[in-house]
Amino acid sequence: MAQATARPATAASVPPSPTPTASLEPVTVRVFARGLSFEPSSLVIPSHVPVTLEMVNEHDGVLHDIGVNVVGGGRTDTCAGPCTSSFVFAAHVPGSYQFFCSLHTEMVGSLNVQ
Ligand SMILES: [Cu+2]
Repeated sequence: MAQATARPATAASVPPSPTPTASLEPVTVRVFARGLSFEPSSLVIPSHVPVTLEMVNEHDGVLHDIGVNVVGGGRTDTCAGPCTSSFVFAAHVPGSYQFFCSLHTEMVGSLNVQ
């Protein structure tokens, strides 16, 4: 009777789809933090699909994170390289967005939601 499941605010709420051909498989995207830039610098992701965005921070001893500015997005924890940090989100409105490091304004990339 009680609802005991706590869901993080960034959890994707994907309605069940009656079409088995629809691409609703979760997607994992990996971005490397190398120096003060991200590689790759642009990403393409599907809409309505849970996306695990993983940052591999190869910048020794330097703190980075990665976030996205889509509605319902979020960002990873900050960590000092070498380290890996990830979070899950889903984008529901196709368009052009950004991913970024919240600590370094020059660390930005383009996020295309299809
Ligand atoms: Cu950074």
